[in-house]
Amino acid sequence: MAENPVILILNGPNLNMLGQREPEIYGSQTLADIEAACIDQGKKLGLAVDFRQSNLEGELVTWVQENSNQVAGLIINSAAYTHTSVAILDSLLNFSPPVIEVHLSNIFKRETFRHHSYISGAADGVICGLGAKGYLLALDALADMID
Ligand code: CA2
Repeated sequence: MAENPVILILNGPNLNMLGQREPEIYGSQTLADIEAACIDQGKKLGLAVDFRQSNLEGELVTWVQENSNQVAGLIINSAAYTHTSVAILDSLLNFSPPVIEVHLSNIFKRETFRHHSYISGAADGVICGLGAKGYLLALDALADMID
């Protein structure tokens, strides 16, 4: 039997702190809770989920590079690097499978510096402001895209 397509989910700096502070902005779920929910949703959709977090820009770039020919899709919450990283943008511009950018908070309702995303220039879709549910909606969208 063929193996399930893999969706890589990348999380950027400080998202390992989820659930420990600022629940009014980011919700009360931990990153481990979100990972478990994504794996569960993936099973329902026939997708395998590879869920990772890094505080290092270069590590995120390397993971994008290494997986362009290995996975069926990418979900990325690049956190603060969203607003600064041409390096992650460049890696995504050379990434073949579909990419969905996700943010827990509505970045357009927050400080002006969060309104611009370098990542959006390489994303097929963008979801923000829906909390952890955004990751699950991104999985739904990728399941349709790769069908
Ligand atoms: O809303 C999002 O998902 C963000 O990507 C989260 C980033 C922020 O820089 C972006 O503008 C929007 C910040 C992640 C930091 O997460 C923390 C969670 C709990 C406690 C401290 C930080």
